[in-house]
Amino acid sequence: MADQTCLASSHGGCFQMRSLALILSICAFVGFNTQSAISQTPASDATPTMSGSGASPNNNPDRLKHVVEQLVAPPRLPEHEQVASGGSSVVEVTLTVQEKKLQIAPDATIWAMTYNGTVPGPMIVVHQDDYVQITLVNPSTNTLIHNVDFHAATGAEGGATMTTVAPGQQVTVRWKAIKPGVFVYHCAPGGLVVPLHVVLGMNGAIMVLPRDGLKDENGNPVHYDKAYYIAEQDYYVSKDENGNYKKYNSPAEAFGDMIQLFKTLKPSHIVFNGIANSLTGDHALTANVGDKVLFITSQANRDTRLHLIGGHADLVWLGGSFSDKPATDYESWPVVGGSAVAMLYQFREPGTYLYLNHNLIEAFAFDARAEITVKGEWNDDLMKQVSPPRPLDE
Ligand SMILES: [Cu+2]
Repeated sequence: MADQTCLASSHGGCFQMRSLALILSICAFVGFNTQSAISQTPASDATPTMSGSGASPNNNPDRLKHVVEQLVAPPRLPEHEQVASGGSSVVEVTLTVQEKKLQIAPDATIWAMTYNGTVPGPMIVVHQDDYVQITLVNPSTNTLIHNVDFHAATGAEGGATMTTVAPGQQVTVRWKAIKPGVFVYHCAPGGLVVPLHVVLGMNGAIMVLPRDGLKDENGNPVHYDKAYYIAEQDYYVSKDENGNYKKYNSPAEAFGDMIQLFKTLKPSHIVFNGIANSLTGDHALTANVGDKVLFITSQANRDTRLHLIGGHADLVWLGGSFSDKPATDYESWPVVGGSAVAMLYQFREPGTYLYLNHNLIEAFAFDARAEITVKGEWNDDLMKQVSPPRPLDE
């Protein structure tokens, strides 16, 4: 591994030396056993719970109570309080790296790099001034080094070097969530290996709620009835001479082709939650008329823009910051590459809504879209077909 001093100057002159060192270190791990799970089964998909124990709260994280947050597969969020009922705590989470085969479209399979087996990784939820105690597990069945850079954390590299683990290792790091908002986390081993891991799926998000909960544009409390985590993922899968997507025997085997392709900045696939059409049809999200739904959307690598066809962003926390007042009634809203954004909408009419990237080519020629099936009573006052299709008036 490159030394920490060098890694800390991530935009400085150490770049080439660091990249070389990292690539060499990664090559050293290639050849370890590989695994080939083909389903997107999360490592932890039990009923979400948070259990607490320990001493009374104070400002010393070594004496705060610890709670274990059971992470769940997106688009679900772990069970959490919208308004914190107690003082700061140490929230323990475990992310287990799984290098796994993942069929991202009917004709394309990649060696995905995942936290807990899903693309994106699980949403973590804490409150401002909680401590996140992350244990990163890199099973010996993996082939590469991995780590986590938390955009929500404060400190060098978001903890990337501190959390770096080789196959067969685990590490525990604690950081304080001082900024409220929604934030991306992603693997960042250094140099070109950073985008390699990120565009193979190794990213997720964390929500740091204000302790007294979300507020609307006037400072009044906002409660959501349900919340969904949707991440857009760009993939770069090369084709062979016959026009078929290539298959590889290990993650590292694809790296040369991927680097060539992603330098074109033209993704082969753009999908929501890791797999084409994973949030449409039978997998559509659900809501009832009257529900206030919080949508958290991240893009770890590339700019996008979201839109809810048939609705609006009642509230949107642009840039993901809960320190700012939310904007109101946007028709579409940006998600800058390397960020997450939270949007709240109260469904007022039943039907099937599309939640999509409003570059409509990326939504429909690619697969950057989700569906929400909303049940309830239709309100004619909001929309009514005054006269059905009929012959032209003469
Ligand atoms: Cu990684």
